[in-house]
Amino acid sequence: MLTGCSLWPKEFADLYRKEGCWRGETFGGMLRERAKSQGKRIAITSGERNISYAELDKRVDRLAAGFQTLGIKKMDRVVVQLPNVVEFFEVCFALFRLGALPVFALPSHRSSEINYFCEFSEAVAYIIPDIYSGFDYRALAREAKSKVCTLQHVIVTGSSEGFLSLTDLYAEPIMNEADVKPGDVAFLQLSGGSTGLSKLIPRTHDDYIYSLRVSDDICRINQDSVYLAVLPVAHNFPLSSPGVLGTLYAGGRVVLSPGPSPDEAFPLIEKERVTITALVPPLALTWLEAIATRAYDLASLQVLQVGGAKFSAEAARRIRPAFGCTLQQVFGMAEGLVNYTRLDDSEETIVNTQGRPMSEYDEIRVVDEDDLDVKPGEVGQLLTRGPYTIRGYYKAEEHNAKAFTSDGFYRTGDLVRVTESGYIVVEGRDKDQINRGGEKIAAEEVENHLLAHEAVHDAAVVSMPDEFLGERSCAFVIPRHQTFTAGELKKFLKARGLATFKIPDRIEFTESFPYTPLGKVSKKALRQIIAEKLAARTTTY
Ligand code: J2J
Repeated sequence: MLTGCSLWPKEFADLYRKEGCWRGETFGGMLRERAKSQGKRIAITSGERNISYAELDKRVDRLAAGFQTLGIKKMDRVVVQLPNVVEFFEVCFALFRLGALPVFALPSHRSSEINYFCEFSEAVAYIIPDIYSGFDYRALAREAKSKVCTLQHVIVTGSSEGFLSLTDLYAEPIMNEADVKPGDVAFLQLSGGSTGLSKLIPRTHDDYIYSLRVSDDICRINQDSVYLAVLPVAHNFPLSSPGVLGTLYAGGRVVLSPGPSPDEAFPLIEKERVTITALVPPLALTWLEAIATRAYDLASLQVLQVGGAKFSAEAARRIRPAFGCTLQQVFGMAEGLVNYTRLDDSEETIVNTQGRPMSEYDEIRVVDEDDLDVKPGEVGQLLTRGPYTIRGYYKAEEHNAKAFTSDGFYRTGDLVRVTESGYIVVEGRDKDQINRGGEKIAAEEVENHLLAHEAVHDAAVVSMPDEFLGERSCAFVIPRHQTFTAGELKKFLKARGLATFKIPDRIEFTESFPYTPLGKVSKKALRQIIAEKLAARTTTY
């Protein structure tokens, strides 16, 4: 077992097994089974390339052999930072088969995040594209390699420039299969983070596959389903709700979109007869705008999922008339719990709620600041526990004591209310995080970077309202003495290797911060200051 992980106590593990949630499957075994039962069917479509389940299975075996030759073995961590390409699947399943653990970085992460993921997970390898979306990932690899002593291999898809080429690793399959157990941790997923850096989330084969099976059932994914992967597949939503893995679990077909724009996605929906896809709210707005002016036939689309951030009821109401399909709101988290509106729910439920827990074994509590249950229908903090919700982050004992209750409920940091029919409405957040259209920013992480600037005396990062993204980030900065511009500060953050989406959209210089009666910086007051300032600017008299 991977050290640094607290999984479920025995009585819960026994229960989830007894109730048939955890059925003893592994990802490696799942692909093998699909290859046997429906080998000729297409698993993944990427551009003109169609890969069958049998072919995928074979290529995964060959890559696993190559990884093994490099010395990658059970429980080794491997940071995987790949976009929506076939290699993402081959790499992940090859690692799953060896019992090695992918650590899922997003394509938008830069050196600050990557160095930390490699270092913290003690990764032995880092797998990247050569260039993607105009960015050269080999530069990130060079830096990580020079800084992280555990990192032995950098593996590149495309032009490898002195690193290992992924293509060269596909070898003759070795028959001695690793002893991978369903209860083993399969990979480390990333948390959105609220205190400092992203935490790593250990997910087991058993618990994740359970979440795929239930998601497939709720979203009616089967062999005929065609899932279009628009969001970066390493993110938990397109990965598992039901996402690409749920689709492969059901024997359906995954179509990879090179990007999220309507001009890339709409022709693919028409050509590949896509039945379901998943978007974050700002993308859904872009698609809603675009559909009126594009002449593609999107009639195959049955379900349009929207999640990752709150989708406004006004926009939600426009989905069915515009796309002629069902909207499904998805409120989930990489730590586990996923809520879905059901496909046959009334339009009012679909438009006005963020769904209900997917599993009958999900336990939900809505509590006040003293952890006491609020009255039914009142807003409170959402706590949850269940067969696919983690019991602790990886190597984070101190943080776990705060992020989980003593009886194992995860403190989601979301403020919600539960309707009479058991549906959840997200009303806000009680965590120090900005949700920038689905991309999560831990305020403290950005503040620490700002504080590293010699001219910054203090910094506080908060959200500000934005019509398109829902929220953007605003940094309030108290300068030490000399004057410098917001532009300089943003450049400084970029040079420190911070992912672009985390660089504050706006910087407000100030002489002091408002404080709470307890002497803490009042982020609530700061949010109000910036919101009022923005409102004043947009008000016309
Ligand atoms: C409001 N807030 C939401 C929603 C997530 C499926 C879907 C999403 C994620 C995800 C995921 C929201 N309305 N519909 O992993 O499997 C905010 C909440 C939540 C946090 C989790 C999945 N859907 N959120 O977004 O780990 O604040 O997962 O706690 O990235 O996003 O973020 P993340």
